[in-house]
Amino acid sequence: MRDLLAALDALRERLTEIPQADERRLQQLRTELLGRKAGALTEILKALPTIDAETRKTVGAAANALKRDLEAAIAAREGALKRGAAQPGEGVDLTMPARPEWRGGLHLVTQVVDEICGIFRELGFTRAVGPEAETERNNFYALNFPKDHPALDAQDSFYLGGDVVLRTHTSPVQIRTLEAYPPPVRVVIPGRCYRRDPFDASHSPVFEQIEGLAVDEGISFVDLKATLATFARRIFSRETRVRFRPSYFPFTEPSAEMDVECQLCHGGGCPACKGTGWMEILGSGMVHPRVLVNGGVDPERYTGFAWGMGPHRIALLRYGVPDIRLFYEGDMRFLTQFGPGGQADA
Ligand code: 2NL
Repeated sequence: MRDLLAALDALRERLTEIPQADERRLQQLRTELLGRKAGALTEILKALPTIDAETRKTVGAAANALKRDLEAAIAAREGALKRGAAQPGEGVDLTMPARPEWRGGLHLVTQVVDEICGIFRELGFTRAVGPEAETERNNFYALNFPKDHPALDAQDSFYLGGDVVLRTHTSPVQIRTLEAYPPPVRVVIPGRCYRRDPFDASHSPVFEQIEGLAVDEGISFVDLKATLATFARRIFSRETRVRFRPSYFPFTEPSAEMDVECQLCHGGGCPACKGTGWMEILGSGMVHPRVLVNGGVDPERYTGFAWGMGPHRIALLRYGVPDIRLFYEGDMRFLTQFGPGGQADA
């Protein structure tokens, strides 16, 4: 009886062959396992009469259960083959190359920041950085902001407690630079800045700024215009026209805003430039003598110019990005258009 039960167990193992069988193999298995003449199960059943009545019951029940299971498995496989279901591993092309790994890439704004700093590097400017948490003195007073300027209000800036504020521009790094190095000084300062602004299509409370500063003997407004016009023609195109309009900043006098010809309509007037043919890209001016003094520089001997701009805005104008929130959302469908991504880059 033990032999018969062992034989039944061995037969039961073969159930696993059924779901993988193709049509021909399934026919073979049906004959081999359940065939009336020489099927394995039939052979076992044939031996039943030779054993005693008590064990015959046990073995018989086990044999019948196995028969049902084999029949059910064969019927199920038959159905599956009829429906054209794939076998495990079937339909998988094992020679297909693996998907490439996702490669990281630089964010569009980072690429633009690097490109801008690269242009100024060729014009003799060093890249400098400084802390994002600043004193009120470095962020405002040293830059000639009056005590009652609205930017000093907690409504407009993020205060970390006491007189420490998240810098609202990168200008404090320029103050630090003037204090640390005697002129001549030529620096570009990219970095993250913070203002209490809404988060909408054209504002973000966190943004990137690039400021620049040149201080030396004999620097004039001509140097400012030539440097910034050269920059505009490098970052946009050689033929790009620029214009300067008078403006006001507490830390420069005189001050000017620089426009470039609209990169979409090239001066004709379109919705992007509100019909003017021009787009504002930066603010600039001659460093106010009081700011030079605050930075430890003698304004009788030295003059300088400075400017500030938003790389988001430059990227937006160059690539026609409709909403700055796209720069912050990390949506791969947007980001991979400007550099390596994952499968899209394969
Ligand atoms: C803008 C205008 C500007 C500066 C930034 C500056 C810094 C020092 C002294 C003088 Cl330490 N000026 N920076 C000057 C003019 C304009 O930014 O529209 N930024 C987005």
